[in-house]
Order: sequence, then structure tokens, then C-alpha cells
Amino acid sequence: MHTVTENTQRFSSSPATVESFTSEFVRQLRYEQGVDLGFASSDDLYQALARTVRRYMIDNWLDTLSTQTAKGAKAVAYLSAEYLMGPQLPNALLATGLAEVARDSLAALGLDLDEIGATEVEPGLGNGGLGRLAACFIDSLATMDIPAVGYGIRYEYGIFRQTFVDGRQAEQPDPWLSKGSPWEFAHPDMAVEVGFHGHTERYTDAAGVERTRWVRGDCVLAVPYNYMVPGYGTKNVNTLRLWSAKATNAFDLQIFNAGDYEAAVRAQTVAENISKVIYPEDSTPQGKELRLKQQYFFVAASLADFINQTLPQGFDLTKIHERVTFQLNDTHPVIAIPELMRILVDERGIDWATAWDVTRKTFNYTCHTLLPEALEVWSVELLGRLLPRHLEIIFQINEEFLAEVRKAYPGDELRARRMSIIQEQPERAVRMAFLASIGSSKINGVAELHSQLLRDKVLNDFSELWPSKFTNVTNGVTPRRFLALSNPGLANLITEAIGEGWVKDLERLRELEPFAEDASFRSEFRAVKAANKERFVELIAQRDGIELPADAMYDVMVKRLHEYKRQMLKLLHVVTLYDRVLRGELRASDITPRVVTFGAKAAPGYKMAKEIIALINAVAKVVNHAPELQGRLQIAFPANYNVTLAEKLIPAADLSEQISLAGKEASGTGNMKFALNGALTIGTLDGANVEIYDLVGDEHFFLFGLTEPQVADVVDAGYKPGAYYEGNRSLKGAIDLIASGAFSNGDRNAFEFVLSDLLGKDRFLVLADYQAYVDAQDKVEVAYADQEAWSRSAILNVARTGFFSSDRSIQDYLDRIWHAKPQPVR
Ligand code: TH1
Repeated sequence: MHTVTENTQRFSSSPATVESFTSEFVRQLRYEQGVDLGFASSDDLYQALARTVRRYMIDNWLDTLSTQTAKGAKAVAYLSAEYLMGPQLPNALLATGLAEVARDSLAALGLDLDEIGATEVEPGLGNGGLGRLAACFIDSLATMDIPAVGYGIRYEYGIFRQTFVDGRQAEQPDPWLSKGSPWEFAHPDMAVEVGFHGHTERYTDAAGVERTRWVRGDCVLAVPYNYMVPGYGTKNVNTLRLWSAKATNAFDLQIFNAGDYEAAVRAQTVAENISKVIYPEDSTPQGKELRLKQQYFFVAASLADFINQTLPQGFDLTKIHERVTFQLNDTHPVIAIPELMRILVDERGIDWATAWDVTRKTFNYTCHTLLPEALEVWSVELLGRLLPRHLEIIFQINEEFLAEVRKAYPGDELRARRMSIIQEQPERAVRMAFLASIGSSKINGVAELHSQLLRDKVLNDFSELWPSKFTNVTNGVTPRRFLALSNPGLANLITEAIGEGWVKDLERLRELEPFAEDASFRSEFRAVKAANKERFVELIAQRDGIELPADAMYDVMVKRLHEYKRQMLKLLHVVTLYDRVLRGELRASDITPRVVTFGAKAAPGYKMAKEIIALINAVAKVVNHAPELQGRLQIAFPANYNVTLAEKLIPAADLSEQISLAGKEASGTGNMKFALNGALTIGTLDGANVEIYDLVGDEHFFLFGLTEPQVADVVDAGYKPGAYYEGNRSLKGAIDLIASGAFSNGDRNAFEFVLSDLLGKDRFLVLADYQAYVDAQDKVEVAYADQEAWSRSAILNVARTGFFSSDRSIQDYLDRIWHAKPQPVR
């Protein structure tokens, strides 16, 4: 019997040649897009190219789907409100191995691959590290042949585009879909209904059993869009499924005919707002009701999708944990726990105890933060209104849980109150991290120190009750995007030295260690770094009109703007250098030429962060024009730092700034990318810096600052930042220079908001760590002067940080949490 696929000529069966690629490209342009090559715009060309490359992935994708369905093996479903994917075309070319064919084929048509690629708009469906981590993880899952699906939201507008107006951040919308996305496959036929509001009622079913049902007040459609997630060096292509909201009835014809056109489409607007825009916040509390709607929307659609589409018809849901593990990426998807309970109990009639047992076996929870203000809570009032049945279920879970606590700790009522899912003050609210902890099998932090602090502090009561629930999985980054793709020079050098294979087995970078002793290898390594700087300088001239020297030390701090990350500390160092030069304490000619590069978006509602951005730009303006500092010290602050820029900037860096206050950064992942690309880190013992430091060794890392226990001591002793200011001439000099109006045309009040906080509160101990930081920077200066020793350290950083591959993170998740197995596609 012939199946349709057997009859159809399969695209992947013939290896792509320049000829076949070219003809497919032209076919796409002409017959799918209706555009003549001679008239094609750069966007037409990009669309055709993307669709051409896509075609070479589809057979493997569909084979993956049938393999996974046939095997019925356990799958990983990653639930994440964010996926910060970065450009898709280069990654698809790498995965398919078509880069050279594509380049030659376009060249034959008189076109340039890089030029066409540059028109791609990256899908910015994430804020920062959390969303980028999700993107790295689905890349590793695909590469490692693990049956996995990423579930999330197809935001119509991604993270805002940052511009600077008079040095101050302004936000523009990011309409990344305005020209369509060639990478997505819409499936309106597979839409899922998601309900909100309404009420619950008790009833007696046919068998005479008392049950509860949720009568939804209103409903929206969740339309799935599928994206291929190609593994590297494998046929496996997994799926990312993002949900888009649509009204069940696009518009009300009666109202429309009555002439009220706006009212007629109001329901549509309300529904579609759910997936309209990603919340541009990064661990600050904001945007209440819509945000909760978003969370429930994607989670309800994802569970329904997995149960109804992925599991076989009639599957016994009391065994769901044998077929899937739902990984909760922070608390944003935690409403999935009561949702699964609702499905099992209300819809499937499974008894509560069994349902709860199954639910707890199905979920696992990753916590990504330590900041108390980043721990999500939802007011009982809001949750009860939006999701009345879920609130009841949460109350029942809490009741049974507290009974367990009281049994384990008789008489310890304070503990029971501390551990309750419901907080009473300042308002009654649901603590999502507690719900997640109670409803999951495993809870993990994202770096050793972070996991330890979760156990000892944030979730201490829970770790006493259930010590074995807690584990660590240190974050990682994909070596495909952040080394092979973004740093081809270094990638080639590595392959020449140790052969192929390291891209999928990053610990093999260890074999580079002996090459650190080889002078000619070091010189090639420096040549690569120099070329990467040239490439970055060119890009930034084009992109931002910023002129930079290529032959300087590239000192880089890129990450969200947050007080705990301490961009202020970096800035105080720069101001200190300037101040010392002005005072004649330091000869500018003694400063190693340095380009200090910042990249940072601030949450639009985060005033302090925005003031700090303004201050950085103000200092940059003065320092960059100061005649005394020409050719010595320059600040570059390109607007709108994103994955596209990161891929060019990180390979050019010499010095990686990872200077958060110890105990505040859960992990960091930029820190890993820099070290892997041969930058040396100046950093505190925070997050994954600790592990980087342990791996690369003290000689090859500029460690400074208070440790986490020391921070706790300083704070407990009653920290007085003013005393540090008074007691340190150089610190006082820097702060006074800012306060003097030197960076604000003489306006002494311009940065009052920042300075008064620094001198009065300084929650993140910038002043306490100032001197240690400046001293460490002095060591950087000395070290950089010896280029042979510096390159040796840089190479050893590369050689010793293979541990930070996200493949290793995923292997840890598999071993410690998921217990799913590879299912290679034959
Ligand atoms: C980040 C953490 O700050 C960072 O240290 C970590 O490397 C990264 O997650 C990946 O694990 C977080 N991002 C968010 C974003 C939101 C809420 C909490 C966190 S924690 C919206």
C-alpha cells in the first residue's frame, strides 16, 4: 500500500546542491510569494531564503513527530512565558549544514547571504536570562534527541525596542510579526478554548457522586503556532508551540448592523489583548490581571493540547506522569498545577487523592530568583474572580498541606502560617512559589550557590520538610549559537587544534589546555579576538553611528539594568578614572586604552533603572569628548541590546563584568558566554560566577567583593553607605564629581535621585564593594599589559568552561529530575 509520503518525492532524500537550492529559492520567490527576482526587496529575499532553508528541515520534523508518537516514550514539556530565540536563519543553516550551499547559491544569483540575513528581525519573546535559557534548553533537548515540546505565548509585540532620547530611555513597540514570520506554522484547526471568570457549582453525577464544575463566564481561543527546533548533528527536530489568542466570535453581527462598530469588535480586542505584548518587566512586580490571564491562557491551552493531541485517545490520565514531565520555568506557569487537578477531578472524575498524587509526579519547578520582590503572588480577590475553580482547588491543596505540616511539627503554628500558600499580609494572596513547591516532585535552583540559598533561606521551611525534593541544576548556554555560530574564528581555531565533535561534547574543550602554552596558538587566538573586535566596530558604526577603536581592551557589561546587578559600580570606576586624571593623580597615558561597553534595558516602570541609564549616557557624553582621555577611555552604550547584538559583542570582549552583589544573581548566563569566548571575568562570588571561578582558577579570574555571608553580616550590623563615602577619598571624588554637575551641564540636581539613594540606602552595597572593585580593576590593567599571559588565561577560560554547555544542564535535568530518554530519529 502506498502512503501519501511514499508517493511524494521527499525533499531530504536528495542532498542539497547549489543547483537544487537555487531552484527552490527561485521557486519560493516566484510561485509562493509572487515576486520576480529582478524586483525583489531585501525582505522578499529574506522570506524566500528562510522558506527555502525551512523546506530542508520539514521532513525530519515530521519524521520526529511520527517517531515520538510511535514510541510513546516519556516527553519533556517545558512551560515558559518567555523564549528569547534570537535570529533563526543562521541557526537553521547551521543545523541543516546548508550554510555553504546557501552562500554559493545566492552568490550565483548575485546576492549576498549576510546582507539578506541582516534583514531578519529577531523574535524578542523574552526579557533576559530566563527567556534566553529556555531557548538554549530547547536547542539542547533537540540536539540530544529528547522528545520535548516548548510551550509558550506568541506575543504579537516582543520586548520593547529601546532608544535614547537625550540620553534617557524611550520605549518603542516591537512589531516583529509585521512582515510575517517565515518560521511559523499556524494551526487554527487545532485551536483550544480557554475559559475565564464565571462561577462553580456542585452537582450530583449519574452515578450519584457529588462533584464540582466550573461554569466559565467567557472564553477565548488559543491558536497554536508551531516552530521547528532543529537539533544539531541529528535528524531530530523538536517543536516549539506558541499560543496566540483569538476571540471565539470575531464580532457581533447584530451590534455591527445596529451601527455600533466599535462595540461589535470589542470582544475581539479584549480576547486578542491576551497575547498582544510581553510584559517588559524583569523580576519587578507589575501588570496584574492581564498577566495572570496570559499565564492561565498558555498553560490551559498547553495542558489541553498535550492531553488531547499528544497522548493517545483514551489514555488513562492516572498514568500521565509516565508520559510527560511538565517543567515549570519559574512561577509564571504554576497555575498549571490546579489546572491539571481540575481536569483530573472535575472533568475526568478521578478521586482527589489519586489526582493529587499524579499531579505532583507530573510537575517540577525551577526557581530563578532570590529577590523577595520577584516572588509572584496573586491576590485572592483577583484569582477568585478570574479563575474561581482554581482558587477553590488551591484552598483545598493548602488545607491538606497545612494538616501535613501540623502533623510533622505539632504545636508549631508559626511555621504553619509561614508555609501557608495563602499570605495574609499586606493582602490575602496566593504565593505561587509555595504552590509550585508543594505541587512538584523536584525543586531546583539554577546554580550551586543559588540552590543552597533556596534551601537555607527562601524555601527553608520546605527543604526541612522535604529535603530530598531539592536539587540543583546549574544553568548552561548552547555552544551552537554562542560559539559555533557567533564566533566562527574561534570555532575554527578550536577545531584545528582538537578536531571536530566539541560542539556536541563541550567538555572536550579541556583538550585546549596544552595549547595555552603554545606561543603560536596564542598569537592565532589574539588574531581571532582582534578580528572579532573589527567586526563589532564595523557593526556598531553602522547600527548606532558610534565610532570605536578596534585596538583597545573591550570591557563589557551587558544585562538588564537592575540595581542588584550594579551597573553603578562599573560607572563609578569609570568616573574614578576620569576624576583621577582631572586631579592629576593619574596620567591618561598610563591608562590601558579601554572601551567600556554597556548594553541594558530598564523595565519601563523602574525609575531608578532609567535614571541610571541617563547617568551612564551623561557620563559617556563627557568622558568620550574629554580631550585628556582621547584614545584612552571611551564608553559605548548602544541602545536596544538584544541577542543579535550579543552574538557580535561577546566574541569581541576581553573583560566580562559580572559584579552583582553576592547572593542576588541566581545564576547569570552571560557570564558563561563570555568565558567560553575567551573573556576574563571580573566578578563577585555570586550565582554561577562561583562555579566559573572554581573551574578556571583564581589566577585567571579577577575576584573581588563581599561574599554572601559577609553581605548578611554587613546588613545585620546596620549598613551605613555614607560612612564609606566619607572614608574613601577616591569614592568621594567620584560621587562629588557627579554631584557637581560635571556630567549635567552644571545642573547639580540632575542625578540627585540616584545619588541620594546611594548615600542613604544603597540596598545593594555598591559603596561597600567599591574599593575592592577598583583594586581588582587595577589588577586587570597590570594583567592586560602582559598580552602573552592574558591570552594564556583567556584560552584557559575557554578550555575550562565546557561544563557550561546547556547540553550538560539538560543531562542533569534528565538524570536528577526528568528521567526521559533519547529517541533518535532513524
Ligand atoms: C533570571 C535570573 O535573574 C538570572 O540570574 C538567571 O541566570 C536567569 O533567570 C536564568 O536562570 C531571571 N529572570 C527572571 C524574569 C522574571 C522573573 C524572575 C526572573 S529570574 C520575569
